[in-house]
Amino acid sequence: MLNPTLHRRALLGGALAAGGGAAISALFPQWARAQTAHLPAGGADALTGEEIALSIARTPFTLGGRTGSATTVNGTLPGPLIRLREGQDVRLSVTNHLDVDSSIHWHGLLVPFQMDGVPGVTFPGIRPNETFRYGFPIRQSGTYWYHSHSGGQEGTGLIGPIVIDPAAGERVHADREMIVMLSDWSFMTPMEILRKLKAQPDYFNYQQQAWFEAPSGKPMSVADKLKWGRMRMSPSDIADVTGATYTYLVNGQGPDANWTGLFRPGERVRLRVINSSAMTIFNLRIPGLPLTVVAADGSDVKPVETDEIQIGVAETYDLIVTPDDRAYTLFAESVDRSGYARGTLAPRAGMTAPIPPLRKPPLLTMKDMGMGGMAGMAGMSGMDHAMNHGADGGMKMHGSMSMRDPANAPGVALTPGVDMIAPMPVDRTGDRGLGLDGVKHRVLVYTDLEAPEPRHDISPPTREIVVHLTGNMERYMWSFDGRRFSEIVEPIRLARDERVRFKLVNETMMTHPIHLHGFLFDLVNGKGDRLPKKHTVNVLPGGFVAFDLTADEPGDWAFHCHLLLHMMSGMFNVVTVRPLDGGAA
Ligand SMILES: [Cu+2]
Repeated sequence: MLNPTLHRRALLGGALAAGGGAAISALFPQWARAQTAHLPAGGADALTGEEIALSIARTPFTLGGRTGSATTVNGTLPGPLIRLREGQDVRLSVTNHLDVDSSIHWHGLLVPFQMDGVPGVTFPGIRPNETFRYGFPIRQSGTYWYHSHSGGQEGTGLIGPIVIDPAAGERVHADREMIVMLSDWSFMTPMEILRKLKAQPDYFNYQQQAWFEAPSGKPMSVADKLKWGRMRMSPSDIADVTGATYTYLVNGQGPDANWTGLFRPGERVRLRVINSSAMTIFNLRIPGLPLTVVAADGSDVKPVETDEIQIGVAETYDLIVTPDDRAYTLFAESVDRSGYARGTLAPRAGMTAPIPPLRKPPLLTMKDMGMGGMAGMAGMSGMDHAMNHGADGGMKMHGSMSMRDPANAPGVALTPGVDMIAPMPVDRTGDRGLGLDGVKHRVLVYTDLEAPEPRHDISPPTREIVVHLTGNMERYMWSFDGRRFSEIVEPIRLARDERVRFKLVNETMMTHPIHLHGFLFDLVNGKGDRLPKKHTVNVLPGGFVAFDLTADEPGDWAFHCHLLLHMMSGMFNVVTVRPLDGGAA
């Protein structure tokens, strides 16, 4: 089963850009350029070994004929590939050439907390013209990434891939591999975007009209619009930053630049897909190619074949594809369908395949409003009917069905930051992502993920911690349990080595990709002793997800929504595990 046949030097990428890419190649690290099958020693600029130097600076970034300023690592967007081996030690010297503080966080890596790179939580940050030396052993393998945890720098380009080769070789054979790093770029800074959303939450939602007209094609009546308004629900809940300002990128390149990965027909190609967006959940598919998922968030899973994957911000998936002698479009549609990232897989440079049309913006359902528990209940058909038409109907019919009844979420502070409490949230780990319910082909769901072998490190939790994901769309406030991080919340305290279950209950109508630093947790998805390990989990609107972990990583760990502007608006806390090593409390 273990088959260390992947010779990365020969297989990872090419030294020259394919068709038309030469003009831009200087701006990209080799791993991100178009690949070619004909040149050896591709990706030779990957950073490897025990000593790695990284330099953060402002660099001009050109897209669609317009030039802006990006925050880059070693001068490129995305940053250089860091390629390590399980079992090695690494020291990374990060020098900050910005005129503001910076930082790098190693997303998904198990590191001592002082090396985690979160200013204000694990270290002070890196001051201008200073160098911070990170150092840690590599205790895992798989596909990960890095990004800044300072200000909005992650949203201005400070992102890059990390690949760690397993000590015992890859479990699944591949002839070639490619990194597919998805991101979103705006010429507006994250701070400007946030200011606009605070002033007007649907600022970027140019699709609102289309949304109101879907799916019948008939405009919603004025009465219905007023009902939605009374419920204080905005259809812009689907994505609060959209293609109105974002260009969606594959490996730093816009849809027109068409990043192309070259293969030889019949090869098994491993795609290391990383969603390194600031704000964009993607639906990824490659029309004509089944996708075999072999790893999620860096950890191997039992191979499972599918046709489309909703990939939350900060998640990674490794996919095996076996393309024929033709071109394929790699198509990553934003969840609200306001735009797409696009690349091509092809046997020869210059080939393209049809680009699928954007599908209709999705409609929220009863489940997305936290009424999933009502499905199938007798006597509710009238309400179901009303809901399908987007009217309020039964929403005020019972006290318990209220959209803001504190009894439905004890523990949530009903502050002005909470505009909704889901009346009956349900376990949605087996559900397709928002907007994919009606899709005809296969779609990956979390209950498809299973560890390849039984795990003996899984035991039942002794304590459950319920965390409510809360918000107020109108004020663009986001929080856990109704309290923003700036409001001096209590950290979540764990006793060292205790086994804990976290239950994340989404009280909002948006999907939140929630990330816990320092751990790979066990996603509770019904797979018994084969629970998959993850570092980030998409919590669907009106639903809940649970994960278990053993608190064996002492220290203070950031815990937050990975939508950058949700994190910056307050959906952030610290999980603190004591005692530290050496007995200190
Ligand atoms: Cu969020």
